[in-house]
Amino acid sequence: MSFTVDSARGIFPSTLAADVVPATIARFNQLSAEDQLALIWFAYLEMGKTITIAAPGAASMQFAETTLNQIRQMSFQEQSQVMCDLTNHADTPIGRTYATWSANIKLGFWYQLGQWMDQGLVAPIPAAYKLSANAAAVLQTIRGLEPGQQITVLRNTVVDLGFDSSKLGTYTKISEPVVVPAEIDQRTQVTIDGVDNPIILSYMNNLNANDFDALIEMFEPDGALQPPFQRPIVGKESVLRFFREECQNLKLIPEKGIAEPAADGYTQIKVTGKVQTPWFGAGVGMNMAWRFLLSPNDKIFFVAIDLLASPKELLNLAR
Ligand code: ECH
Ligand code: GLY
Repeated sequence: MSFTVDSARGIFPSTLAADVVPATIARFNQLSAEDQLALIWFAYLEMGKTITIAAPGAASMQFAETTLNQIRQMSFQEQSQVMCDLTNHADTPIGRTYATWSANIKLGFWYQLGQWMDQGLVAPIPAAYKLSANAAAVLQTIRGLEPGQQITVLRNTVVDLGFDSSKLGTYTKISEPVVVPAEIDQRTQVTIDGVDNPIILSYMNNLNANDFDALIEMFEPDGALQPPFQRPIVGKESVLRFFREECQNLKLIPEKGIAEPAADGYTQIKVTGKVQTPWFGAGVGMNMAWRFLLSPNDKIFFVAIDLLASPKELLNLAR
């Protein structure tokens, strides 16, 4: 037998991912739109006391600017309606525009609305808003998560808002311009305790340098990448698009790993360590695992990126 993407997904099955993240999002999605918005607002305020979010660059904000200005000019009642419509995935012009944006543009859009809510320019969530019992329980769960899990819940709920992009038909995805890769002499070189495989080291170094053209050449033509809590993205073209749209300026800090032969001349490698997003920088280190399956040609056939259940999982390199 040879590996398929589906069978590759099962390598290193003892890896414990933070399933509390999708479980919490599923509970969140059961709440009313009013509760969802208020809950995010309260969670965001509380998180803001311990972790600092970086303001998005002006270049990325320009894509949402027309919509943001449109909203800014509305009455409070209309603004609240827009936010509820987005939360209800309603089919509205703004809901459709939102659906075309990359994750970072969506996050930047809400970041700006949050600033304006603070400044009294956009309808606030009333300070006295009383969450339903279920919403209060979801907020309580979020309070108990690690920071890396908290920001993943926030990110993934924000990305899901708006009209369902799969119902848009053909459309052009709006994302930030691709940054220029770091100069060769400016690049950092990772080291990984237990792994000296050059493919794995180059994967980390190329991603850290935003060198997506070099990175994609390390994949098999039908290779796949599985982001946390998502289905695998299959094929070089789709994976490259994902790198360009969603993976700029990440910082991968792998720590330790294990490499061993798998069936049919493949090699399986698990690495654990931290990842930082440009939104929070060194303020939040997400505990992550990479599960690689390299082909006999030394190309990446599959890599899964998992957000780990706990820091203890950083030590788990068992099969
Ligand atoms: C307010 C109230 C009304 C409603 C809303 C509001 C605003 C909310 C805001 C939220 C902002 C949240 C943010 C979250 C950012 C999270 C970023 C994360 C990034 C994770 C990236 C990872 C990358 C992993 C990868 C690796 C690879 O090797 C391959 C690629 C890849 C309050 C107004 C909504 C403003 C900014 C979690 C893990 C390592 C898979 C990408
Ligand atoms: N959390 C996975 C991503 O950044 O798309």
